[in-house]
Amino acid sequence: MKATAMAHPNSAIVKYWGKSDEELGLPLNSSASVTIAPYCTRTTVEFSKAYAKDEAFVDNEKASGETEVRIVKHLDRIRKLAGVSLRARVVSLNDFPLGCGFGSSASGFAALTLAASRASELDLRERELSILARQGSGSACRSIPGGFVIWRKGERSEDSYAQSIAEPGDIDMRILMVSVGKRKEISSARGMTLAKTSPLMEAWLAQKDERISSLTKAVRQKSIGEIGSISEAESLCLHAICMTSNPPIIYWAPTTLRIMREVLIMREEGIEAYFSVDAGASVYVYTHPEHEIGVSTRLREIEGVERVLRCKVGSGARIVGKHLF
Ligand code: 2P0
Repeated sequence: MKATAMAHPNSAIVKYWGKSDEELGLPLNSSASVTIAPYCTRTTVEFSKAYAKDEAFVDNEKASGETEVRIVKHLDRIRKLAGVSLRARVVSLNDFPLGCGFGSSASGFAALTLAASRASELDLRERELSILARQGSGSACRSIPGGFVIWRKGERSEDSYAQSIAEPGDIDMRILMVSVGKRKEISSARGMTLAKTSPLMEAWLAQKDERISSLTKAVRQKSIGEIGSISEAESLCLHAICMTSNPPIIYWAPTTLRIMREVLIMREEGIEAYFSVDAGASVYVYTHPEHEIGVSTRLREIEGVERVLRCKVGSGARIVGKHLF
Protein backbone atom coordinates (compact mmCIF):
# COMPACT_ATOMS: atom_id res chain seq x y z
CA MET A 1 0.00 0.00 0.00
CA LYS A 2 2.33 2.66 -1.33
CA ALA A 3 1.82 5.63 -3.67
CA THR A 4 3.61 8.80 -4.75
CA ALA A 5 2.01 12.05 -5.86
CA MET A 6 3.18 15.47 -6.91
CA ALA A 7 1.44 18.83 -6.60
CA HIS A 8 2.39 22.39 -7.50
CA PRO A 9 2.06 25.39 -5.19
CA ASN A 10 -0.46 28.09 -6.09
CA SER A 11 -0.34 31.85 -5.97
CA ALA A 12 -3.53 33.42 -4.62
CA ILE A 13 -5.11 36.07 -6.83
CA VAL A 14 -8.26 36.59 -4.73
CA LYS A 15 -6.93 35.81 -1.25
CA TYR A 16 -8.26 33.60 1.55
CA TRP A 17 -7.53 34.95 5.04
CA GLY A 18 -9.96 33.60 7.64
CA LYS A 19 -12.07 30.59 8.53
CA SER A 20 -15.74 30.30 9.40
CA ASP A 21 -15.18 26.76 10.77
CA GLU A 22 -11.72 25.89 12.13
CA GLU A 23 -12.27 22.15 12.40
CA LEU A 24 -13.61 21.66 8.87
CA GLY A 25 -11.42 24.38 7.35
CA LEU A 26 -14.32 26.30 5.84
CA PRO A 27 -13.22 29.77 4.62
CA LEU A 28 -14.89 33.13 5.25
CA ASN A 29 -14.80 33.89 1.51
CA SER A 30 -14.33 32.34 -1.90
CA SER A 31 -10.80 32.67 -3.29
CA ALA A 32 -8.92 32.12 -6.54
CA SER A 33 -5.39 31.20 -7.58
CA VAL A 34 -3.06 30.23 -10.36
CA THR A 35 -1.18 26.91 -10.21
CA ILE A 36 2.58 27.25 -10.56
CA ALA A 37 4.91 24.91 -12.49
CA PRO A 38 7.48 23.41 -12.63
CA TYR A 39 8.17 23.69 -8.87
CA CYS A 40 6.40 21.12 -6.75
CA THR A 41 6.15 18.92 -3.69
CA ARG A 42 6.60 15.16 -4.22
CA THR A 43 5.28 12.86 -1.52
CA THR A 44 5.41 9.09 -1.03
CA VAL A 45 3.09 7.44 1.51
CA GLU A 46 3.20 3.81 2.57
CA PHE A 47 0.77 2.17 4.98
CA SER A 48 2.22 -1.00 6.45
CA LYS A 49 2.09 -3.16 9.55
CA ALA A 50 5.87 -2.77 9.63
CA TYR A 51 5.33 0.73 11.08
CA ALA A 52 4.53 1.01 14.80
CA LYS A 53 3.61 4.70 14.45
CA ASP A 54 3.28 7.38 11.78
CA GLU A 55 6.57 8.95 10.76
CA ALA A 56 6.97 11.84 8.34
CA PHE A 57 10.08 13.37 6.81
CA VAL A 58 9.93 16.73 5.04
CA ASP A 59 13.03 17.70 3.05
CA ASN A 60 15.07 15.00 4.82
CA GLU A 61 14.14 16.17 8.31
CA LYS A 62 11.81 14.35 10.65
CA ALA A 63 8.59 16.30 11.03
CA SER A 64 7.96 17.48 14.59
CA GLY A 65 5.73 19.86 16.53
CA GLU A 66 2.79 21.44 14.73
CA THR A 67 3.83 20.05 11.31
CA GLU A 68 3.82 16.47 12.61
CA VAL A 69 0.45 16.95 14.36
CA ARG A 70 -1.14 18.27 11.14
CA ILE A 71 0.24 15.42 9.02
CA VAL A 72 -0.88 12.70 11.47
CA LYS A 73 -4.33 14.31 11.75
CA HIS A 74 -4.60 14.27 7.97
CA LEU A 75 -3.55 10.61 7.78
CA ASP A 76 -6.24 9.87 10.40
CA ARG A 77 -8.91 11.48 8.18
CA ILE A 78 -7.82 9.36 5.23
CA ARG A 79 -7.57 6.15 7.30
CA LYS A 80 -11.10 6.75 8.59
CA LEU A 81 -12.46 7.17 5.05
CA ALA A 82 -10.60 4.10 3.77
CA GLY A 83 -11.29 1.89 6.81
CA VAL A 84 -7.54 1.37 7.26
CA SER A 85 -5.82 1.17 10.65
CA LEU A 86 -2.18 0.71 9.51
CA ARG A 87 0.42 3.34 10.40
CA ALA A 88 2.28 5.18 7.65
CA ARG A 89 5.66 6.40 6.56
CA VAL A 90 5.59 9.72 4.66
CA VAL A 91 8.52 11.19 2.76
CA SER A 92 8.08 14.58 1.14
CA LEU A 93 10.49 16.70 -0.93
CA ASN A 94 10.06 20.29 -2.09
CA ASP A 95 12.13 21.81 -4.86
CA PHE A 96 11.41 25.46 -3.98
CA PRO A 97 12.16 27.65 -0.93
CA LEU A 98 9.99 26.96 2.13
CA GLY A 99 8.44 29.20 4.76
CA CYS A 100 8.93 32.53 3.02
CA GLY A 101 5.52 33.09 1.48
CA PHE A 102 5.38 30.54 -1.35
CA GLY A 103 2.57 28.03 -0.91
CA SER A 104 4.42 25.00 0.44
CA SER A 105 1.55 23.94 2.71
CA ALA A 106 -0.74 24.06 -0.35
CA SER A 107 1.42 21.78 -2.52
CA GLY A 108 2.39 19.71 0.54
CA PHE A 109 -1.14 18.88 1.67
CA ALA A 110 -2.37 18.41 -1.91
CA ALA A 111 0.40 15.85 -2.61
CA LEU A 112 -0.15 14.16 0.77
CA THR A 113 -3.90 13.89 0.15
CA LEU A 114 -3.49 12.29 -3.25
CA ALA A 115 -0.63 9.94 -2.25
CA ALA A 116 -2.27 8.81 1.01
CA SER A 117 -5.69 8.28 -0.54
CA ARG A 118 -4.21 6.22 -3.39
CA ALA A 119 -1.96 4.26 -0.99
CA SER A 120 -5.01 3.43 1.14
CA GLU A 121 -6.82 2.27 -2.03
CA LEU A 122 -9.45 5.00 -1.98
CA ASP A 123 -10.62 5.94 -5.45
CA LEU A 124 -11.51 9.62 -5.11
CA ARG A 125 -12.52 12.11 -7.77
CA GLU A 126 -11.07 15.61 -8.04
CA ARG A 127 -13.86 17.19 -6.00
CA GLU A 128 -13.48 14.71 -3.12
CA LEU A 129 -9.70 15.13 -3.14
CA SER A 130 -10.10 18.91 -3.01
CA ILE A 131 -12.51 18.67 -0.04
CA LEU A 132 -10.09 16.40 1.77
CA ALA A 133 -7.02 18.54 1.00
CA ARG A 134 -8.90 21.62 2.31
CA GLN A 135 -9.15 19.99 5.74
CA GLY A 136 -5.36 19.58 5.83
CA SER A 137 -4.65 23.18 4.77
CA GLY A 138 -7.16 25.57 3.22
CA SER A 139 -5.14 26.68 0.19
CA ALA A 140 -4.23 23.02 -0.56
CA CYS A 141 -7.69 22.46 -2.04
CA ARG A 142 -6.66 24.87 -4.84
CA SER A 143 -3.57 22.76 -5.70
CA ILE A 144 -5.68 19.69 -6.61
CA PRO A 145 -7.07 21.06 -9.93
CA GLY A 146 -4.73 22.85 -12.36
CA GLY A 147 -4.60 26.12 -14.29
CA PHE A 148 -6.64 29.03 -12.92
CA VAL A 149 -8.74 27.85 -10.01
CA ILE A 150 -11.67 29.08 -7.90
CA TRP A 151 -12.43 27.74 -4.41
CA ARG A 152 -16.09 28.46 -3.72
CA LYS A 153 -16.48 28.87 0.01
CA GLY A 154 -19.64 26.74 0.23
CA GLU A 155 -21.94 26.43 3.21
CA ARG A 156 -21.02 22.88 4.24
CA SER A 157 -17.93 20.72 3.92
CA GLU A 158 -19.32 18.90 0.85
CA ASP A 159 -19.64 22.08 -1.18
CA SER A 160 -16.40 23.86 -0.24
CA TYR A 161 -13.91 22.79 -2.92
CA ALA A 162 -11.85 24.15 -5.82
CA GLN A 163 -12.38 23.83 -9.58
CA SER A 164 -10.45 24.97 -12.66
CA ILE A 165 -11.85 27.88 -14.64
CA ALA A 166 -9.04 27.75 -17.23
CA GLU A 167 -6.59 25.02 -18.21
CA PRO A 168 -2.80 25.56 -18.06
CA GLY A 169 -2.56 26.13 -21.83
CA ASP A 170 -5.39 28.68 -22.00
CA ILE A 171 -3.48 31.78 -20.85
CA ASP A 172 0.28 31.95 -21.29
CA MET A 173 0.97 33.96 -18.16
CA ARG A 174 4.49 33.79 -16.72
CA ILE A 175 5.00 33.85 -12.98
CA LEU A 176 8.29 34.84 -11.37
CA MET A 177 8.80 33.62 -7.80
CA VAL A 178 11.01 36.29 -6.28
CA SER A 179 12.42 34.93 -3.06
CA VAL A 180 13.38 37.18 -0.19
CA GLY A 181 15.35 35.52 2.62
CA LYS A 182 13.19 36.58 5.59
CA ARG A 183 11.38 33.56 7.02
CA LYS A 184 7.81 34.07 8.06
CA GLU A 185 7.52 34.45 11.81
CA ILE A 186 3.75 34.21 12.24
CA SER A 187 1.86 31.25 10.80
CA SER A 188 -1.03 31.83 8.41
CA ALA A 189 -3.33 30.05 10.85
CA ARG A 190 -2.45 32.58 13.59
CA GLY A 191 -2.66 35.51 11.15
CA MET A 192 -6.15 34.40 10.15
CA THR A 193 -7.42 34.27 13.71
CA LEU A 194 -6.09 37.82 14.27
CA ALA A 195 -7.68 39.16 11.06
CA LYS A 196 -11.03 39.74 12.73
CA THR A 197 -9.38 42.35 15.00
CA SER A 198 -8.61 44.53 11.95
CA PRO A 199 -11.17 47.30 11.31
CA LEU A 200 -10.59 46.72 7.56
CA MET A 201 -11.63 43.07 7.50
CA GLU A 202 -15.36 43.59 7.08
CA ALA A 203 -14.93 45.97 4.13
CA TRP A 204 -12.56 43.51 2.45
CA LEU A 205 -14.95 40.58 2.85
CA ALA A 206 -17.79 42.68 1.40
CA GLN A 207 -15.79 43.04 -1.86
CA LYS A 208 -14.97 39.38 -2.34
CA ASP A 209 -17.89 38.23 -4.48
CA GLU A 210 -17.34 41.12 -6.86
CA ARG A 211 -13.61 40.34 -7.02
CA ILE A 212 -14.35 36.70 -7.88
CA SER A 213 -16.73 37.83 -10.67
CA SER A 214 -14.14 40.30 -12.03
CA LEU A 215 -11.46 37.60 -11.97
CA THR A 216 -13.71 35.10 -13.74
CA LYS A 217 -14.32 37.70 -16.47
CA ALA A 218 -10.58 38.56 -16.71
CA VAL A 219 -9.71 34.86 -17.11
CA ARG A 220 -12.40 34.42 -19.76
CA GLN A 221 -10.95 37.41 -21.64
CA LYS A 222 -7.39 36.09 -21.09
CA SER A 223 -6.46 39.50 -19.73
CA ILE A 224 -3.17 39.27 -17.81
CA GLY A 225 -3.51 43.00 -17.06
CA GLU A 226 -6.87 42.55 -15.32
CA ILE A 227 -5.72 39.41 -13.47
CA GLY A 228 -2.65 41.32 -12.28
CA SER A 229 -4.66 44.38 -11.18
CA ILE A 230 -6.89 42.17 -9.05
CA SER A 231 -3.88 40.38 -7.52
CA GLU A 232 -2.24 43.71 -6.60
CA ALA A 233 -5.40 45.13 -5.03
CA GLU A 234 -5.91 41.91 -3.06
CA SER A 235 -2.25 41.79 -1.93
CA LEU A 236 -2.35 45.35 -0.62
CA CYS A 237 -5.65 44.73 1.21
CA LEU A 238 -4.37 41.47 2.73
CA HIS A 239 -1.27 43.17 4.11
CA ALA A 240 -3.25 46.23 5.27
CA ILE A 241 -5.36 43.80 7.31
CA CYS A 242 -2.26 42.09 8.71
CA MET A 243 -0.70 45.43 9.64
CA THR A 244 -3.90 46.65 11.33
CA SER A 245 -4.56 43.40 13.23
CA ASN A 246 -4.04 43.40 16.98
CA PRO A 247 -1.21 42.57 17.56
CA PRO A 248 0.01 43.75 14.14
CA ILE A 249 1.73 41.42 11.69
CA ILE A 250 4.30 42.73 9.23
CA TYR A 251 5.24 40.00 6.77
CA TRP A 252 7.15 42.35 4.45
CA ALA A 253 10.89 42.95 4.48
CA PRO A 254 12.46 46.10 2.98
CA THR A 255 13.17 44.05 -0.16
CA THR A 256 9.46 43.24 -0.55
CA LEU A 257 8.75 46.94 -0.96
CA ARG A 258 11.69 47.40 -3.35
CA ILE A 259 10.26 44.65 -5.58
CA MET A 260 6.75 46.13 -5.54
CA ARG A 261 8.11 49.59 -6.43
CA GLU A 262 10.23 48.19 -9.26
CA VAL A 263 7.14 46.49 -10.69
CA LEU A 264 5.28 49.82 -10.65
CA ILE A 265 8.24 51.56 -12.32
CA MET A 266 8.36 48.89 -15.03
CA ARG A 267 4.65 49.43 -15.70
CA GLU A 268 5.22 53.19 -16.05
CA GLU A 269 7.81 52.28 -18.70
CA GLY A 270 5.20 50.19 -20.53
CA ILE A 271 6.35 46.75 -19.34
CA GLU A 272 3.27 44.90 -18.13
CA ALA A 273 4.15 43.23 -14.82
CA TYR A 274 2.09 42.87 -11.61
CA PHE A 275 2.92 41.77 -8.07
CA SER A 276 1.20 39.37 -5.73
CA VAL A 277 2.29 38.90 -2.11
CA ASP A 278 0.91 36.12 0.09
CA ALA A 279 1.72 35.52 3.77
CA GLY A 280 5.44 36.23 3.68
CA ALA A 281 8.12 38.57 2.38
CA SER A 282 8.56 36.89 -1.01
CA VAL A 283 6.73 38.14 -4.08
CA TYR A 284 5.17 36.62 -7.18
CA VAL A 285 5.38 38.75 -10.33
CA TYR A 286 2.97 38.03 -13.18
CA THR A 287 3.93 39.02 -16.70
CA HIS A 288 3.72 38.21 -20.43
CA PRO A 289 6.11 35.69 -22.07
CA GLU A 290 7.85 38.45 -24.08
CA HIS A 291 8.75 40.36 -20.90
CA GLU A 292 9.75 37.36 -18.77
CA ILE A 293 13.52 37.54 -19.28
CA GLY A 294 13.75 41.33 -19.05
CA VAL A 295 11.60 41.50 -15.92
CA SER A 296 13.48 38.68 -14.19
CA THR A 297 16.82 40.37 -14.96
CA ARG A 298 15.62 43.62 -13.37
CA LEU A 299 14.24 41.80 -10.33
CA ARG A 300 17.52 39.91 -9.79
CA GLU A 301 19.38 43.23 -9.55
CA ILE A 302 17.30 44.40 -6.57
CA GLU A 303 19.16 44.50 -3.25
CA GLY A 304 18.07 41.62 -1.00
CA VAL A 305 16.57 39.40 -3.73
CA GLU A 306 17.85 35.86 -3.27
CA ARG A 307 16.48 34.07 -6.32
CA VAL A 308 14.08 34.62 -9.18
CA LEU A 309 12.45 31.37 -10.28
CA ARG A 310 10.78 31.44 -13.69
CA CYS A 311 7.44 29.60 -13.79
CA LYS A 312 4.45 28.86 -15.99
CA VAL A 313 0.84 27.99 -15.28
CA GLY A 314 0.80 24.40 -13.99
CA SER A 315 -1.45 21.33 -14.01
CA GLY A 316 -3.24 19.70 -11.12
CA ALA A 317 -1.93 17.17 -8.60
CA ARG A 318 -1.11 13.76 -10.06
CA ILE A 319 0.18 10.29 -9.24
CA VAL A 320 3.76 9.61 -10.32
CA GLY A 321 5.53 6.28 -10.68
CA LYS A 322 8.85 6.93 -8.96
CA HIS A 323 8.71 6.47 -5.18
CA LEU A 324 10.96 8.44 -2.80
CA PHE A 325 11.78 5.33 -0.70
C1 2P0 B 1 -4.24 32.26 0.08
N1 2P0 B 1 -2.82 32.37 2.13
O1 2P0 B 1 -5.34 32.52 -0.40
C2 2P0 B 1 -3.81 33.04 1.32
C3 2P0 B 1 -3.19 34.35 0.94
C4 2P0 B 1 -1.72 33.24 2.44
C5 2P0 B 1 -2.12 34.58 1.95
O2 2P0 B 1 -4.01 30.51 2.30
O3 2P0 B 1 -4.50 27.49 8.08
O4 2P0 B 1 -1.61 27.61 4.63
O5 2P0 B 1 -3.58 25.79 6.49
O6 2P0 B 1 -5.82 26.83 6.05
O7 2P0 B 1 -3.82 27.76 3.42
C6 2P0 B 1 -2.05 30.50 3.53
O8 2P0 B 1 -2.78 29.80 4.47
O9 2P0 B 1 -3.72 28.20 5.88
C7 2P0 B 1 -3.03 31.14 2.62
P1 2P0 B 1 -4.45 27.01 6.67
P2 2P0 B 1 -2.96 28.21 4.51
O10 2P0 B 1 -3.44 31.46 -0.45
